[in-house]
Amino acid sequence: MALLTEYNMARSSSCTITTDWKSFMSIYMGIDASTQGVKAVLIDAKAGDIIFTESINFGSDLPEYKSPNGFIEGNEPLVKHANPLMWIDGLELLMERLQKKGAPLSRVLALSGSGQQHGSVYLKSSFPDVLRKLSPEKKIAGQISGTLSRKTSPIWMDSSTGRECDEIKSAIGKRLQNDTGSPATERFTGPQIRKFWKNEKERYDETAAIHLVSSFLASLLCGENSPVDFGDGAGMNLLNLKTLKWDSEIVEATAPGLLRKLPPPVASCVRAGNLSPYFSKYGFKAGIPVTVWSGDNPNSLIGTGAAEAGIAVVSLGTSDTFFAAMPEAAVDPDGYGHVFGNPAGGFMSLICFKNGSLARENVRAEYGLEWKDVEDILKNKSIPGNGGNMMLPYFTSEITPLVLKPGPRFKGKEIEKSHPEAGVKIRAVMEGQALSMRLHSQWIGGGFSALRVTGGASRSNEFCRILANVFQARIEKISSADSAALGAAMRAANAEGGYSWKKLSAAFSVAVERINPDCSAKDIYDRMLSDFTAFEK
Ligand code: XUL
Repeated sequence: MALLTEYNMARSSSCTITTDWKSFMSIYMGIDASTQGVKAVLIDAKAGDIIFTESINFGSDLPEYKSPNGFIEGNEPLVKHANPLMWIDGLELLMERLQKKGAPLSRVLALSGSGQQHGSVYLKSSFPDVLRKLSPEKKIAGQISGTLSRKTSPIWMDSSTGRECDEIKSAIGKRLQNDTGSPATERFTGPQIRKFWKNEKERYDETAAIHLVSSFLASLLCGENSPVDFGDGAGMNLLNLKTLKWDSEIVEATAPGLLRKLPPPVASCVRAGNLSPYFSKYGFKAGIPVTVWSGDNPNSLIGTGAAEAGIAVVSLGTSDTFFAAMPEAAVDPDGYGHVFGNPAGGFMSLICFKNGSLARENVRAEYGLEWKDVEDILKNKSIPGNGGNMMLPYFTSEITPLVLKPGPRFKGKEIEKSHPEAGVKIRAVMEGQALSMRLHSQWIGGGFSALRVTGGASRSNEFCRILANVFQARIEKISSADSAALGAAMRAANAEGGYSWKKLSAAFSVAVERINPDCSAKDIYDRMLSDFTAFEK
């Protein structure tokens, strides 16, 4: 029996609307370069419509890179790298498809993008020159491959830099978290760069520029080195959030000589450059503005319409993330949460839970269930609070909270049995995830009136109901599944078209479905939260 996975549930089909593009006046494009593939969303900012979407998947569309899940499969479980040439081929394939399907690329007024956060690309001094002289006769990947000083890029899934984190921590102390918004974190770019410097000094010395995925792809579009925006730059353990400049002491302690290899940090509304003539072959007008790219989470904050404090976003994917706008940068005393720049100004919090769909899929597969069965079980065959049965749902190592020895832990009469009823175990995973989100988001302060949910599991009304009851907040589902690409298009429309955030979110980030909390569940989950907190400790 083929199981319907969360990924399949979330997969957005491309939309090709045949129409008279002349009536669309104000077209902006957003590109999302995520772990699994590249997506584009074209919006008409004036009409408030999404007019075209398209996507490619690295695994199925570029099998030659042998990265079915977006990274190179290797023997070292903590190491996760990707080939940056795959990202470039993915971007070009996407543009080719858009052109073939008749997307109005010649009418795009400005574009921006989103990149998976923390990943880094290492380039020699020849990079800008090669970029300037790109020949439209050939693909970009082949032309720039010789300018890479490191053939592969560590991505956010890499957690092999524990030692480097300890070294940076002992060199800088508590100031690291207070000033960069995050403690030394394995997947963050600074510790990753330090590992490269320690292990491959020669190639580090050959490196003239280190880009994030976001600024690297923006550089290709502009034909010159792009700056890094505050949103994504804050995910490096190098940006001082008080000065919004690279922190020279931290940068130098991370890797000697690093400061001159980093692109300048800028606000997320800054123009990175103008579209390189190379892209005219896909039908774009050369010279249109390219707004600096940002990370996928900062872009999603915009795309989900949560740029103002009071609404949190729960993105339920491979990993789950919980994020919300913050006017002032506060730090998580437990050291799990992060602070990034909010593209609309101020800051945003982000908490990443690695056991997202993995844990949910694990129990679903254990009982051989389809998602509709899971819905039925949660609705009709289990009860809020789960009769005291509880699970710490860490099937793989976890970053929030830090769990290095994976394996779920159980508490409760029924669940401690080797094979409890499906309902008990499924509810225990979902309630465990929701309680962990509530527990680890307390440092953000201020209650949330609503949680906006996106990603595969957001289709599960019953999981949404658990979230509503655990947080005692309204759950809102939004219409677009592509919140990062949409957020990037909205940023281009804001920066270059002068469209206000208010107008853009009212048009594009509308709640299409709401689930209200059941106030009779408040006491159950308040009590359960304190049990869960003790259990986790
Ligand atoms: C955030 C994080 C992930 C990636 C996924 O810190 O590591 O959400 O951005 O692309």
